[in-house]
Amino acid sequence: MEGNQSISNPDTAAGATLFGGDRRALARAISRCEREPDSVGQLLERAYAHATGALRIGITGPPGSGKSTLTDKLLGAYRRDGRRVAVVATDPSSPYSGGSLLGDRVRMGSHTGDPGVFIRSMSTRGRLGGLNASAEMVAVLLDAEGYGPILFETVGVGQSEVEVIDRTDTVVVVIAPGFGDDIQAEKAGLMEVGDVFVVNKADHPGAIKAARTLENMVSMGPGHDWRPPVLLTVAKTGEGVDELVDAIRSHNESMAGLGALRARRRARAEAEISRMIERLVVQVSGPAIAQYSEAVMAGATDPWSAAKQIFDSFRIEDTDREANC
Ligand SMILES: Nc1nc2c(ncn2[C@@H]2O[C@H](COP(=O)(O)OP(=O)(O)OP(=O)(O)O)[C@@H](O)[C@H]2O)c(=O)[nH]1
Ligand SMILES: [Mg+2]
Repeated sequence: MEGNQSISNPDTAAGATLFGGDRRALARAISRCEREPDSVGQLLERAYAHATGALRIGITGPPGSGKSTLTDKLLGAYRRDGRRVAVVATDPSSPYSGGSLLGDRVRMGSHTGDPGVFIRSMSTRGRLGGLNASAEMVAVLLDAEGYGPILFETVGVGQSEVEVIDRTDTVVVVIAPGFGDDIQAEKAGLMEVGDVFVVNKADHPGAIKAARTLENMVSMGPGHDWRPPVLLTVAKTGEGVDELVDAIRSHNESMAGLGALRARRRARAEAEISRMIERLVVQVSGPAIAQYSEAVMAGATDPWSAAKQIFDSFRIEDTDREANC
């Protein structure tokens, strides 16, 4: 990718040190993906070239179930294994300055200063879909920078969170006992997305009952090749975390063996290409859309015909280009 070395914009400095372990360059690149996702094409080209397909783990579940505490312990376990680990924590309500992000930082505070750990919080507020696009970019950047696994912590309450889950290879659903466990998981649509279920806060009464309820629900689910296990953890003390690491590994190996991992990643690549096409089309056709919408308002045409005409004009341009080559 020689041409990229001569890009002259404020990110050249970041570009030069990116994928070489410079955390500030990485942080800047991530911010750019969040702020101006339409302007990072070349950056992504290079990131994809460096990426090795790092394992992505989604940690989701209702608010307060212990996701951050558990993520912190998982992080520790992978670090002890010599892996460089990244965490992307998304929060639907508190962008940047909010209370729970601050809380997350405190809960993962034991890893501050560890050069093998990268923690990033992203906001979802007001950016449905936008988050989705940048989450994929951020994962690729982290992968290219040598982090793996990449842990995505997200509150499992809405569509944008489920979309983030689509970006991962293994989804861990974390619930806590005592809040009507079946309703908790079912209402948020978490039963369908979980590859591994965790009843955290197993030091509280009711954890075993909650685990049984979940097991029943899992057994009533669709009979796939992988049957999601239900584990008990006490994230506060780290109890059960090694078993969780094992369950994630088993899921990954099983998925890989069945070809399902490849299928999941392929679906992800397809979705990403579609999204890029959408962005490009909207970018390129912006002026034409403005023009045609006036015509639609005046009753001179309709949205379908307008869209078709705009689309046909692309095809003509492409044919012209080919003819000129
Ligand atoms: N007793 C007990 N408390 C726990 C356990 N795990 C987490 N907690 C506590 O539960 C509270 C919420 O934990 P978090 O890790 O912030 O939960 P979360 O799911 O990340 O919360 P949100 O990100 O706000 O949805 C904190 O006060 C934790 O200390 C556990 O295993 N046992
Ligand atoms: Mg949290």
